[in-house]
Amino acid sequence: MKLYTYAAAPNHRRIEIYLKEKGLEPPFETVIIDLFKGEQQSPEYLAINPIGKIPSLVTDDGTIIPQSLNIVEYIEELYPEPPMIGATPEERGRVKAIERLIDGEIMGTMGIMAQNMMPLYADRFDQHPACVAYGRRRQELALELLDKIVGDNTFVAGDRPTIADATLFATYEFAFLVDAPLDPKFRNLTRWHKMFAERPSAEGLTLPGA
Ligand SMILES: N[C@@H](CCC(=O)N[C@@H](CS)C(=O)NCC(=O)O)C(=O)O
Repeated sequence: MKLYTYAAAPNHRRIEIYLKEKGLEPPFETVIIDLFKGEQQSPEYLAINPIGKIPSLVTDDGTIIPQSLNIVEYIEELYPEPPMIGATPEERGRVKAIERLIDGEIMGTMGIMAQNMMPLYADRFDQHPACVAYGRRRQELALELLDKIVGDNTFVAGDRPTIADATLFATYEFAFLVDAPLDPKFRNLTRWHKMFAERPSAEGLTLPGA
């Protein structure tokens, strides 16, 4: 299998953190798509993923699986132990609901903010400060909810690590790019973040300015 990806990107990092928490060596070969060189728009990569985003997994039979959660779910099917999305259908439903909340309302809105404020995107998008403010507000509302969900849990979705931890930690590795650090007023999340940052799975990202 081949994973088309770029190391310094949150949607790559969540797969990397997930694999390390699972204790699984990457079951794929990595092909670098350099986002800063625009390689995601090359005809070769667009033939794999016409939307021009990483990561995409190409399985041994040639099946193309785009999107990080789809890739994680595929790997979970191949290597079910230890379960990282939940051990029962109900648990999987609950973990995925939390992970989708993080992905859509926090990581996703950071993407909207990045597209509206980073010079990297200025050629592709009209950039509007109001969209940045909108992203911040969506995050605020989601973080209020997520802080309650985490409560006294050790991990985001309970007493063991799941894909929800991987997605949330990866999100905050890149939050500095859009000046959206985790507000300490979210005390449960702040406690979780401090704990998770000490785990071996959290090591490995080197970003200029991080
Ligand atoms: N929902 C997708 C999001 C993929 C995504 O937004 N990837 C970013 C990197 S983190 C990307 O490829 N950006 C390049 C671009 O927009 O040109 C996933 O979970 O994989």
